[in-house]
Amino acid sequence: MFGSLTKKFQELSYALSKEKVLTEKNISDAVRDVRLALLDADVGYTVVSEFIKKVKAKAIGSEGVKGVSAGDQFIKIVHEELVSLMGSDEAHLDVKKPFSKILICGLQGSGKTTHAAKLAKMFKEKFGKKPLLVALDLQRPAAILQLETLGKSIDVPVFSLPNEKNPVVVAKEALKEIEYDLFIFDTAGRLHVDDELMDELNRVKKIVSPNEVIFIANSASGQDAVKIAKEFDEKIGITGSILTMLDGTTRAGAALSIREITKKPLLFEGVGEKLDDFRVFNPVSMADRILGMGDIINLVKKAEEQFSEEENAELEKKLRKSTFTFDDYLKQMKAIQKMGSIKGLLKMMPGMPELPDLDDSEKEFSKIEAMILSMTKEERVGKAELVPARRRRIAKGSGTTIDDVNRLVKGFKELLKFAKLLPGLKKKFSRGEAEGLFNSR
Ligand SMILES: Nc1nc2c(ncn2[C@@H]2O[C@H](COP(=O)(O)OP(=O)(O)OP(=O)(O)O)[C@@H](O)[C@H]2O)c(=O)[nH]1
Ligand SMILES: [Mg+2]
Repeated sequence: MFGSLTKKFQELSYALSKEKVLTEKNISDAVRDVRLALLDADVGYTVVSEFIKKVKAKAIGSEGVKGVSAGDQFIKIVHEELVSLMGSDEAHLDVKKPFSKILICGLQGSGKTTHAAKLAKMFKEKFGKKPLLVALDLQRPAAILQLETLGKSIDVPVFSLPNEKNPVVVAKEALKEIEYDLFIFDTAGRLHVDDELMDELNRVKKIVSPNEVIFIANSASGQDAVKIAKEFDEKIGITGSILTMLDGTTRAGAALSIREITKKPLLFEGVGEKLDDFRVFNPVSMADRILGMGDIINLVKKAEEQFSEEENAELEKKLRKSTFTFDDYLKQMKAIQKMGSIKGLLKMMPGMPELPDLDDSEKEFSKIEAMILSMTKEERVGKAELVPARRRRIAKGSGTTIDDVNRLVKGFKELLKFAKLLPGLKKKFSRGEAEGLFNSR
């Protein structure tokens, strides 16, 4: 369905799979590729710019996940943003009431008549509705016959007045058929949006007072479909869109931009001429298909859940083996800091004892982080001595004092000693003790 776009995302994921972490440089390369891929797939320029901005911010702010390549992590971010671009959740039609009305509109040949019938079939079979198809296309001679043939094939009656030239009159008469509970109005299309068509639709709309006005978007027409959707929305007021012709070779751009531009949900997708070639539009499943990588997304989600547990076990092992570095120290602190939010929750529970002040430990943490980040790589992994001149330099670089740096180094050495002294580290290095350790400095 989205052949070339999917292929480009796969290439991108492959290129990034060699990178361990997301960096400014690889993010900006990846983002440039995403931009080109989307523009090439005919997604509108403004939609692409907005999308790219969000992906970039999220990628830069994201933390590495163990066992997940930078590529997979990046693809997951793109996936999340695609889902949000297409509306996040499945939309629902407002047709529960006993006398519901759907007005179908769109340009010529976009699939209006076919999709009016698809909707009738779905509501009849899946929701036990009693639909009536109403033929309001009085422009094309064979239009009524086409709807009648489709209606017959699904055993849904079609209302028409063959000699009437005014669709408003036909609509009015159809609404007298009170034994039906769902009216689906198939209207005429034009090659282009023109005032006459919009006038006619507005007159019909006034009489029908529909629960839903559905724009039929031919996804094969790319950016045009988006422009037309916007015009229909501005002139008539649509409540949602159905993307048709998604089975053909399409550049998918329309699918991605229509919701963003109209702010109205994508309701269904038409994937063929047959009346069963129809399904509810699901943003997640659509994003999966566009990226062609449903498995990766699940993998990253799982890895993220396991991340802290596994990482803690790894840090423990390092501590026992004395290969624990300042980098690891920082990671451990981050894990403890994450627990801070749990502490915040606990605080709100009745009967909880007084907990140490969160703000102080957070301030302390940022200081430690700044100091460790001011060290050279060799210093961080214990390969270079922290001589007084270097300690002064680190204090300056991190906006702290030489005393702070001394305390950090001392605390770190104590931690290593502490680790060696205690064989059952897992039990002893509990949260409380770890916190005590860094509060005492
Ligand atoms: N491949 C494919 N063909 C479709 C789809 N929907 C409709 N068609 C075909 O596209 C052609 C036009 O569909 P119609 O339903 O007649 O379109 P329309 O908007 O009612 O056209 P007008 O009434 O002339 O404005 C028909 O041959 C349909 O069978 C779809 O999702 N996929
Ligand atoms: Mg038609």
